Amino acid sequence: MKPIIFLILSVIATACAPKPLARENSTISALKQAILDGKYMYGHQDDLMYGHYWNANEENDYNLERSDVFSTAGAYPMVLGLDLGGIELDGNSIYGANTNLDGNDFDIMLEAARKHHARGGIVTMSWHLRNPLTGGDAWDVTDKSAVRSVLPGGQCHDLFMGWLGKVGDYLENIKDIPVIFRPWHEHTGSWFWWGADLCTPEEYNALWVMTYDYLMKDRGLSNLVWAISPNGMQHDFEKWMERYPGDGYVDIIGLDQYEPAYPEMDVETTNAAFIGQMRELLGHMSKIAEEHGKILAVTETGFESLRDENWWTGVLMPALDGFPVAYVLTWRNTSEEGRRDVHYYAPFPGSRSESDFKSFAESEKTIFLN
Ligand code: BMA
Repeated sequence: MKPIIFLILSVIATACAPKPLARENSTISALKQAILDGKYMYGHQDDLMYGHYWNANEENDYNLERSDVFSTAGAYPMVLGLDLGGIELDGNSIYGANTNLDGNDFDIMLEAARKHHARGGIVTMSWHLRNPLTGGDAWDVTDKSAVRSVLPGGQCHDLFMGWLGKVGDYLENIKDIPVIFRPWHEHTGSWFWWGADLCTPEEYNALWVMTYDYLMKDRGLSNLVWAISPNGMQHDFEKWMERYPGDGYVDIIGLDQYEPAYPEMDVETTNAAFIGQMRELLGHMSKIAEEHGKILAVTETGFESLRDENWWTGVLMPALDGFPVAYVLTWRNTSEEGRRDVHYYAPFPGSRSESDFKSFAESEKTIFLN
């Protein structure tokens, strides 16, 4: 081939190739490797903190050996999800001092993150923080100026920067561990105070950049890997990308999408709808992730109460099949009396989808932590 043609071809090839992620650490490389291998990691929220019949917080258990996933599949989830909600109130939740919004002891959470990392797992943290303007919780959407109020010049800016300071202080304890940080999630819906109807795209992006700059630059927490998680209710992808702070502020583009679990709805219908929606959304998102040089993940999903005994291999796997997804995380199994029989997203011994979950864990497509 003539050198000039070769040069032109290689310039074209370089321009068309996905942009490489500028940042590298063990978590980013493991996620990229999973995609290259055509596999995805399994994750579970609060997996080491509590399960259907047990609660490490109540028992002050720092051994963190128990897990509903381990007791069903004989392996831990590769990704452990934790949540910082409540840290902004100095950890004073309805569960008492030093606990997050779901009753997790903040010190045991740090221990869980350390232990999970030492076992070879990956840690991710979300933040269901309270509404600084109204004093309500993350779901308080009564005032549409909450985001504006925390930006520079807003009436809650100083208060909010104090909250970010608490997040910084807490995360400093695990500065040596890569943590996928996933703030301001499901922002294409309007159920959190930072949601689509609650702020302009410019305000949302400014909120993200302010959070990033404070934690990464002012606090030097370069161990954080940044995941943005729109939800899939809205299918206008151009609109979606208006609420994206820019490639320099994001490492992972995630999707939060659940199967609807209303008892009056027929499971076959909701299964089919979920598979269809996931495949449509992931089809678009995989293109966006490739164009922007980002890692794709399903940062939250599940079917509450796992009403289908073959949900894992019969619904979730077909929904993800063929897409370059690095991990898929199902939500929590609460141990709360009165709610535990409904609010669970992973199996536990004796539950309906136990045997199918074992097949899912043994599949060559999935990555668990053995
Ligand atoms: C929701 C529910 C709530 C919980 C919140 C934050 O989906 O599980 O009970 O408080 O997530 O973890």
